[in-house]
Amino acid sequence: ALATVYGYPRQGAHRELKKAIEGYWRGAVGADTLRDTAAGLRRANWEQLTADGVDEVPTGDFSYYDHVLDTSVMVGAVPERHRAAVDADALDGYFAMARGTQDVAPLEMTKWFDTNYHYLVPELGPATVFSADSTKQVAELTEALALGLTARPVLLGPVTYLLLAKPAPGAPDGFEPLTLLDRLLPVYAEVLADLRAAGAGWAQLDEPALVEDRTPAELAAAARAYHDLGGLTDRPKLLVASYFDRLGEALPVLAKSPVEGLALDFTGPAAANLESLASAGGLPGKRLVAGVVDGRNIWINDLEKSLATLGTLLGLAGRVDVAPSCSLLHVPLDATAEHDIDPEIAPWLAFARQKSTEVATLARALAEGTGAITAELAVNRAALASRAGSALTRDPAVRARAAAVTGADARRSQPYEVRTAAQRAHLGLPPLPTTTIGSFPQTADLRTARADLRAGRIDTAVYEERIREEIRDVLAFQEKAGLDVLVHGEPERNDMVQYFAEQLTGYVATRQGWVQSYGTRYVRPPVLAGDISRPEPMTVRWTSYAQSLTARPVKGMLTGPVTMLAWSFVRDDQPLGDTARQVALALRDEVDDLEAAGTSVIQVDEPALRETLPLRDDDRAAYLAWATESFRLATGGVRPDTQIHTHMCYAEFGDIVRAIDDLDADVISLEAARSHMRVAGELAAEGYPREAGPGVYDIHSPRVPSTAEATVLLRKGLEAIPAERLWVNPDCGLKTRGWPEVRTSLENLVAAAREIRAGLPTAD
Ligand code: THG
Ligand code: ZN
Repeated sequence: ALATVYGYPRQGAHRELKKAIEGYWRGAVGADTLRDTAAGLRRANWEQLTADGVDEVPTGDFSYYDHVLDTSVMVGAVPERHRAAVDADALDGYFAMARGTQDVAPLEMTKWFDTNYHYLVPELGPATVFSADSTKQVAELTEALALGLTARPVLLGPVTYLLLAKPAPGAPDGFEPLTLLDRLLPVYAEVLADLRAAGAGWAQLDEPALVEDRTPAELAAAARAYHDLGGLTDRPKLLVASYFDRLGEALPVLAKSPVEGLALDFTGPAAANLESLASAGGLPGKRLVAGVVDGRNIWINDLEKSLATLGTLLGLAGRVDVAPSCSLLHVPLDATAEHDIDPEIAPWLAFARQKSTEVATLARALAEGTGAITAELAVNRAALASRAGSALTRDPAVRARAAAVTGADARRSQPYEVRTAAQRAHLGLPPLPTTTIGSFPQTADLRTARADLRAGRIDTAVYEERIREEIRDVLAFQEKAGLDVLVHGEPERNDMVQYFAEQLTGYVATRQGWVQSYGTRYVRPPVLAGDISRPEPMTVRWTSYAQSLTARPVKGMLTGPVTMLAWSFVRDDQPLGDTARQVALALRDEVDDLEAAGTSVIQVDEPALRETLPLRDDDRAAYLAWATESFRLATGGVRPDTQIHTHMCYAEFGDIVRAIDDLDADVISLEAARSHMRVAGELAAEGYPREAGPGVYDIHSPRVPSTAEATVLLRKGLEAIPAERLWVNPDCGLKTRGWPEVRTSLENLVAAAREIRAGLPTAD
């Protein structure tokens, strides 16, 4: 048995890749230096994997921005509007597709399945002409082979690529990118031939879209794709990989195809693959790569349990290799870099490096017998026992409070219709009220102040005065710009999850645990290690300070329980719903304290509500039940005239409008600018009865929207949402943007709102 992985963190131990790319964008780093940095990082990863015992390393998983965008380049799917930039300079054209320029909009960005990674959505239409460009794949394979390694190129499979795509602008209504399969397969054939010529023995085609519920037509397309690719003669052996859930009805489709191997996930809900595999008669004569180590959480593997699974699988396939369940892109690089972590918890954690070692250990046990890993098993058993028996993981007071929750706790005292009238009277806002999502630019100066505080170069008093100064500036700007509901700007927060995690008991923060979120942006997901409680108020001081500076309402800003879970590494030793309830109760205390301190508008963000929706329909109702209940539990304790907002971004929300309604929030702001307000129509189509602010300013691009552009979007919004329920806001928080863009964009946004207001019939 061999040990292998499907992908590895791209950024480097000190986020060298982020620094090089952002330097290139600023003009401070040359293209050659960027390329050298990238090649050095790839080489370091392959050498590390090899040193840790991985036998077959992945290639092609590296990316300057996103591997779905890389696939669009590989198949020549460059939208018309980016063609000139790509022809002028491939690298700059690539970044233009990712980020846009002042003249052209970027590709849309959305969540990669149920992870916190984002990809750039391919735009395909009947006019799309695919053409093969294997340069990147061949170059990276050649680099690894030159190091004397066994390497396996990893490509996004053609079926998933098409299923992730959107109709290009101008495509006829109802156009389905999957109808382009027959045009796309010859391009994959060409790339596979190039990879074989470059020395690939195997190539991996990732088809995670096949773990979602698929129609018979889609399954037939998958069958045709792998029948055709399998039938090629000039190609490497093919390993079709799936992960994040069970394959279900797609399993027999792939098992019967002429490909030489399947890689399957056997963790979490995907453990059902084991039974499906047995009832499909196994994979006789094929290679099975068994994903038995959870590739997207950070707990050590239960090696004995994995060995038992692998033992069963040995009887079901021609050959069994060992891997993490998915690319290690979704976990941080190295747990041993966490020097400050609680020594009791440290042995419970496995990041990418430790997971590579785990798969190597398991593969060794398969090849040589468990006697070869006696020492590893002893260490593993001791760490698992330490976690199971630790006082950190059980707080009797938290458990008692969670057990005593009643239905009434998760319900506001009045229905929305009554509350909205009370809030109107209380807040006195104009029609189409303007607001922002919460954060303002996190300047280098603020980040330096935070680093200085951490390093002891400044004391708390100096740091807090710096924060107050920033809040004064942010408030002054908003008043001058004419915004209606103000925010304090969150200068004191590093990240909307981490900031709260640092203040809640039971959470553990990492120092170096960076995980790519999109492009050069990274997050450090904290670890939900134990029972959660809130020792003292977390945000009240800053919100109250901001409110003391203005007569307009200042929104309190919190992160909701579902998002706190989604953007953390969650416990795997109790149901997610139990963890969510503990977090919700801690947040409820904060919401109640904000209200008591005079905050009339409180936003509880749930951008991740859609992202963690289970991939299979069968699992969704149970998830939505605990997810919506935890939100209502966090917000259910406030007065009718206190307005609860929520915010969501980066996903398609059309299929969870009912669940959004079930949150019983008063106002929702949603990401919408890149998709031209599509979500407003989706809310209307589902009869969504509450107030909503579909975003009119795409904050993921440095472009400044003009007043005219924002006005067009608002008029589009008004076609779906009546003026008395429409809010005006950007797509998302402004922390990644620079002040000059933010100033102009928000001034334009207010001007657009005023223009529309002026044209409204006056109330009688
Ligand atoms: N926090 C977390 N996850 C997220 C978001 C978030 N997922 C979705 C969305 N927001 C992703 N967006 C961002 C936006 C900005 C940054 C990261 C993800 C970002 N990161 C800094 C960087 O890479 O330079 C580091 C931030 C820090 O110092 O902690 O700017 O908001 N959890
Ligand atoms: Zn957002």
